[in-house]
Amino acid sequence: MKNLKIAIQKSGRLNEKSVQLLKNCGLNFENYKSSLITTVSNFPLEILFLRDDDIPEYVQDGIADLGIVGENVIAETEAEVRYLQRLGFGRCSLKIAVPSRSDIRELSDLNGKAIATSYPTILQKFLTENKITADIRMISGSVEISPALELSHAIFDIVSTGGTLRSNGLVPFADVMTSEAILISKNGIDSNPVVRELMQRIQSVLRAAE
Ligand code: PRT
Ligand code: ZN
Repeated sequence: MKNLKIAIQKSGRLNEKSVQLLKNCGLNFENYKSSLITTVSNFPLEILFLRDDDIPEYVQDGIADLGIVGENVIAETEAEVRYLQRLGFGRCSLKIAVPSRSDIRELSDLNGKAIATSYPTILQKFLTENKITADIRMISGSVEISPALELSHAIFDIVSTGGTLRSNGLVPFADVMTSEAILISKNGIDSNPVVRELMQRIQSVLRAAE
């Protein structure tokens, strides 16, 4: 039987905690150096190191059987995957924020305004639910600078401490979603005995950390 594959972030905010979680489950492997795939020496599992944006679709399409990724990325890609376990790290919220001197006071004030974001799908859903028509400007990074450059009237981005908003003269305006890292699988794999064994180990690591 072929080894199962789990996709985790190659580098970035979720890499270290994803690796730590798997190591705490007793799995023996090397963290990402240059090889995008590594074999666990004492468990029938291979680890794929990917950009987080690619993980939901890799799991949906069965290229990886399991994945660890932020809920925000799953929502943005709209991949069809199963949530196996909330992992309690990588917590953040996704908020609309406006310049502190903005005249945007209530949601309806966003009508006709430009909102910069790297999460256009999640934002569009929220605007539609609230019957708002705004101009979504897709920016892949440093979204917080866009109002100061007069590229947008508001932003929609990830907030954790709020420090980045403050240092760019922005204030939170609307909470759209909260997120944490999630263990996902493709539909129907959770009855696999290797997945069950890994799930049990993960759950006991999480319980021990409570
Ligand atoms: O290279 P790759 O594509 O894999 O990584 P990435 O650059 O897209 O993502 P990365 O590593 O920055 O974040 C991975 C995941 O961590 C995100 O998808 C979220 O699920 C989660 N996460 C948790 C965060 C934050 N906290 C966070 N603070 N992701 C990003 N941020 C950014 C935020 O956008 C802001 O610009 O950090 C900045 C600082 O936030 P404050 O509020 O603490 O100042
Ligand atoms: Zn990414």
